Amino acid sequence: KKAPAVDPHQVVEEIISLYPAKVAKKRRKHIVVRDPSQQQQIEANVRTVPGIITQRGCCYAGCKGVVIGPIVDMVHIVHGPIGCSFYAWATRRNQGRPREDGHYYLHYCFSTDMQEDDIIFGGEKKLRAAIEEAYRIFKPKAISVHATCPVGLIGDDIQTVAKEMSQKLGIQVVAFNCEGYRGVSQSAGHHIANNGLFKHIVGLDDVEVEGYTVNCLGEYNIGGDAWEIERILERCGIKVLATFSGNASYDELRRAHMAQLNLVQCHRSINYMAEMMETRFGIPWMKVNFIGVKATSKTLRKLATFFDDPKLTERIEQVIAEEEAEAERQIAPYRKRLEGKTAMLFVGGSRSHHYQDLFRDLGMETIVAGYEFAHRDDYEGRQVLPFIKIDADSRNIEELHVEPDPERFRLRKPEEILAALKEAGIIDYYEGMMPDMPAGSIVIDDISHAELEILIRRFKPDIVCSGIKDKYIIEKFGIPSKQLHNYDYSGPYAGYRGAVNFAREIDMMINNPAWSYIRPPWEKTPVLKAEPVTS
Ligand code: CFN
Ligand code: HCA
Repeated sequence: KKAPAVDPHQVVEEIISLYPAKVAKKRRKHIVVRDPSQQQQIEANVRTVPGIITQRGCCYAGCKGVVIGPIVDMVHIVHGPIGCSFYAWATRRNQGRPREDGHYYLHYCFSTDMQEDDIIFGGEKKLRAAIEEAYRIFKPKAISVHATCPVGLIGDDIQTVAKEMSQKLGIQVVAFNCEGYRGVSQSAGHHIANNGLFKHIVGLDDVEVEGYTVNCLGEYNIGGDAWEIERILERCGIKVLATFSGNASYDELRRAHMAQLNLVQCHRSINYMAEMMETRFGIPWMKVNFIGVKATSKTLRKLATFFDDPKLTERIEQVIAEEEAEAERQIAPYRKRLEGKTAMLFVGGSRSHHYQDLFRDLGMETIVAGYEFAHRDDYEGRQVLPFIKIDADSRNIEELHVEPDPERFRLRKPEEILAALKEAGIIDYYEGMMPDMPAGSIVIDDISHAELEILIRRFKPDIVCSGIKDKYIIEKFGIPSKQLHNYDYSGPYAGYRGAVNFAREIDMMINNPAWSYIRPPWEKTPVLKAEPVTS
């Protein structure tokens, strides 16, 4: 099946024509047809038009669900009605394993189960009791408390409760005011979680570490991704001190500041932590991508450049050669069946970009992509190197964002630095989704269901990667939908072995003859069509 030749500009007009004038004007700014000859801009991280049916989640989802929840040995208490807690109970598929001390609470669901009485008379008493009860039963190393919408509305002071209970019990109790309505999406929750982690936990324990050490930031071990990344780095001789926060342990986070470098996989959810650790502890960070065979190798080579040790570089090249050959051998048969197929990607705040590399490994092209809640820099990229470290003797230039040690390195003016970097062939890069997308492809922010339907009808993609909210709408069109949030309960997809898993599954989906037998319900029976009221 050949994808139809369609004019992307015409499709954008069709999408826009769905809406009343005011909404159309807003949505137009969220849709870009790629033109590589221009530095294009896109509107992002603004309030969703009410009623439009977005895929976005809330602040609480970003804080408790995404960043804090995956810490395996803390008890995470949700202060709010039980529904919020149930929603975030093991639905995100962040994997973990108990450490030797046995503390492990990932599959529990702790909630104050707020009732009408608590809304009227206040829920602080109930929260105190819940913290005490959780402590008495589990004796965890630390406890987190997460506020849902009603808590902010009635004004329960969870920060004070956390402080009091911390003193009473002698363990850290950290409260997060991540009421669902804050901000415009999950993104606000990421920020609140980063701040809380940094303020209360990261940097508490100084320990001796040896060898090459990194932290993996913005890696949540969905389907075991972090374990595959760790396996590869270990083979190279690089130790992962802490992962933020897939399979994270409280103690590992406390000593994460001893690492030499922070690798940032999901920039959207954890850039705040990277910046704060750089400012306070002088730890440089670099954006990486472990999704895709070529992308993983590129990431490893960036690490080799950073550590700048010929022995390490040699070992990294050895690992790349072996792993690429094996992955390539296993992927080749699938690529034969996938070459030339097209994909659309609508997920979160980083995967819609990262998975384009993996599809490229399979010979597939991404024709439309967008994030749910990313910010402009995730689309447009930005110059990620405002400062660089300059080794005064050898004049080696390494990637670095802030001067960590004025004794050893000196700062130069940004223009000088950029010129030097370009000369050295190290950057002129802008790392964002848009610069990586081909001419004529469409980038669309915070997509709605109606927009998605038009894109499917016009472009007839071979696969659409999305989440649970639209998976089955897509599949009713006879097009397979791969969930890139929970991997349809599979994985890992990161690293070399993950790429093989992904190739196998995408082949199984796309080349399954069942799709051709599907006729959507709206083609078989008459349907009611709703039109927006414009007057
Ligand atoms: S694991 Fe991450 S990679 S953290 Fe973020 S932006 Fe969500 S939960 Mo769903 S799958 Fe998704 Fe990203 Fe970063 Fe996950 S693309 S939406 S908030 N996300
Ligand atoms: C969240 C979590 C989520 C949802 C997935 C989906 C996840 O945002 O609350 O919509 O399919 O990855 O579990 O993004």
